[in-house]
Amino acid sequence: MDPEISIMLQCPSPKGLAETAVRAELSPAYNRRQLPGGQAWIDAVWEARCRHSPWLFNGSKFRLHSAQLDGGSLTFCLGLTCYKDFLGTNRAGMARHLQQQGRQDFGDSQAYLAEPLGVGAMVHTANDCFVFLRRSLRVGEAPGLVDIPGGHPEPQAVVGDVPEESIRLQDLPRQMVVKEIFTSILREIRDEVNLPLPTLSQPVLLGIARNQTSAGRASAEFYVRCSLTSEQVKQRYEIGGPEAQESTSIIFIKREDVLTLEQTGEMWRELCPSAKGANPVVHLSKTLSYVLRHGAAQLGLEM
Ligand code: UPG
Repeated sequence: MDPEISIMLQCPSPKGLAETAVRAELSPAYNRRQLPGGQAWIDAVWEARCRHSPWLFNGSKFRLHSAQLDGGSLTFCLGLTCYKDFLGTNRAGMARHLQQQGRQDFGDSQAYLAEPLGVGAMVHTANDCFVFLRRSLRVGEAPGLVDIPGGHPEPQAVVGDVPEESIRLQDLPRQMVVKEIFTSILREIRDEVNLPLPTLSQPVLLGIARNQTSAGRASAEFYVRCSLTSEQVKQRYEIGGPEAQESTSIIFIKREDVLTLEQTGEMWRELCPSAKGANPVVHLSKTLSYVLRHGAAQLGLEM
C-alpha cells in the first residue's frame, strides 16, 4: 500500500454506513494530552504560520481518538481540538518526536497530537465520472495537489452562536454531532464545487483513512452520488461557490479509470493522501469498489 496513507477502519460491505448506523461518544478523556511547555511551542508555530499566511483562522474541530465497529454500527470517540493545535502538532516538524513521546508515556503515538477529524467524498456524477479538485497553494495541507472535495466537521455548526473558545463537549448533543459529520461533507461539496444540495445523495460512509504525511491525522471518507453530469458540474464549478478559492481547477475521471489510477502512475503521484485514502484500490472499500465495477443502481443510489 502507498506509505502516505493507512486504513484505520473499513465500513461493512457492500453498503457502507448511513447516518442512522453511526454514533458519537464525546469525552474530555478523548482530548489531546498536554506536554509541559507544549503550548508555548504551539503558540510560536501558529504565530509564524499566520505571519506567512494571514488568512488562517483558528476554528475548533472534533478530535478523533478512536472509532469502533460493532456489528452494523460505528461509534466515533471524539474530543475537541482546534486548527492551531493541528498546525502545531500533526503538521509541525516535531510531530515524530511527539509520537515517540506519546508511545512512551501512554502507549499511544497520537496522544500528544491534535488529530482533527477530516471528511472527504468520492463524488459520482450522472455520466459515471468522479470529481477531483486541484488544491490551491494557499491551503494548509497538501497545497497544489489533486484532492477530492472535503474539509472538516465543525463543532461551531452544532452549537450555533457560541464563540469558538467557549465551546464545551457537554454542550454538544451526540446525535447532532453525527449529523454534523454527515452534513459537513455535503456542505464542503456545495461550497467547493458549487453544487446545489438537492443534486447530492445522502453520504455513505466508506471508512476512515489516516494521512501519514500529517502524522496520521484521520479523515472519514464518503461516497456521494450527484444527479448532474460532469459537464453540468463543470459549469457550476466555473461560476464558483463560497470556497472556490480553495481549488484552482476541476478534474473528472471516468469510473473505469479510477480503478486503475494507482497502476497508471502519473495522476496518482499528484493525488494528496486523503484522495488516495478514499480510492478503492488502496482503501479496499468494497462499497466503492462495487460501485466502480457495477454502477450505483444496485446500491439504490441512482438519482
Ligand atoms: N482553515 C483555517 N482554519 C480552520 C480551517 C481551515 O485557517 O479552522 C484554512 C486552511 O488554510 C485550510 C483551508 O482553510 O487548508 C481549507 O480548510 P478545510 O476545507 O476545512 O479543510 P482542508 O484543508 O481542505 O482539509 C481537507 C480535509 C482533510 C484532507 C485535506 C487534504 O479536512 O481530510 O486531508 O483536505 O485533502
